[in-house]
Amino acid sequence: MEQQPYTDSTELLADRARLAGRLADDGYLYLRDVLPEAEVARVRHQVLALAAEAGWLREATTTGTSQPTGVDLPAVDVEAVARCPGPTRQAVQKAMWCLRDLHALLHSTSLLTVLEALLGEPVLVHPRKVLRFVAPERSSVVSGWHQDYPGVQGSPRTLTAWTPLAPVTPDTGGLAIVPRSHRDGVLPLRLCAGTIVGWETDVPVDVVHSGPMNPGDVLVFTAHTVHGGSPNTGGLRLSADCRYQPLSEPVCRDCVELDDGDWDDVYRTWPGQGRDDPLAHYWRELPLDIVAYDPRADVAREREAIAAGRRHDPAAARALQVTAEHSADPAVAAEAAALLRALA
Ligand SMILES: O=C(O)CCC(=O)C(=O)O
Repeated sequence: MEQQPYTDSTELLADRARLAGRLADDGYLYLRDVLPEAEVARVRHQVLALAAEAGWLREATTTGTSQPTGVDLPAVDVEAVARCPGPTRQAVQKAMWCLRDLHALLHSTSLLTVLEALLGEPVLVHPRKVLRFVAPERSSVVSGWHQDYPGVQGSPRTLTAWTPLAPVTPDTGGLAIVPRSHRDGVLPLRLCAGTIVGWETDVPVDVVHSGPMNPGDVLVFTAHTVHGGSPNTGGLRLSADCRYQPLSEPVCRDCVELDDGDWDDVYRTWPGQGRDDPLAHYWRELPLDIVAYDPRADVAREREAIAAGRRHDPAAARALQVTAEHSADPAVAAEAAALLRALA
């Protein structure tokens, strides 16, 4: 697999047609200095404060790592994160994700201007943003090569923006993109025990675009572009991502509603409890065509994982674990758990 640097499309920002043309050709855009650095830094400091409060960071004075760009990033206490009980870890990550400034950052005018230019019409910013606090300990489990569309559904014209909140270095790894991989629609998957979901896109990956990124830089890519998080063998990787789609096209309910609580619980953590905040429930005022999540592909994958488990295929281990934890069918979940135990 050949690693090449991202193609820098920053100079095309002034030329909407060429920018859209580059996205249509390559399936992604690497754009420098799109988000205001001070706003990115504010979110980073708030996330780090929550991490420090949870005891996840080493003393900055003794172990802080000075990044090439001059951002001082404390080192993660990998053992402390690993020792943290699951529910506490989830609560800390949820507190990070709730930060109002994180949500606001992903609505920045400078970013929305780019996305509106690319989509050529008013944009719906998906309410469900993603914050990724990736400690080096998780390097063995990566997101794996995947496309966003099967999970996001709704409009096939949806775009993802991925942005680092701290510098991405060769050690922390960033987001790797398979250029021009977006042209054949939804691609088949294969079982892969080393990825978060247990599957990855089943295509030969000969050339990958990746590289360092600075806070403020953004990668924009299509819902069909194959991409994946790179292994993190260095320090903390902090990033945020969000999906944007034409306002006039269908949006999947799961991109709007929360499955682990209620938006009011999120807003209660915002200044003034989010009352009169234009970012609270902003989509409720919009004329959205909200559609249900189509679970058929998930069900087919669960069936495949079970069949592979019955053949004692070790590649099915993670997919069986995911099926055991998340299948809507209790009998399928129980069989997946039993097959997983037999594989161990
Ligand atoms: O940041 C990562 O590790 C993966 C991100 C990703 O896959 C995405 O934004 O769709």
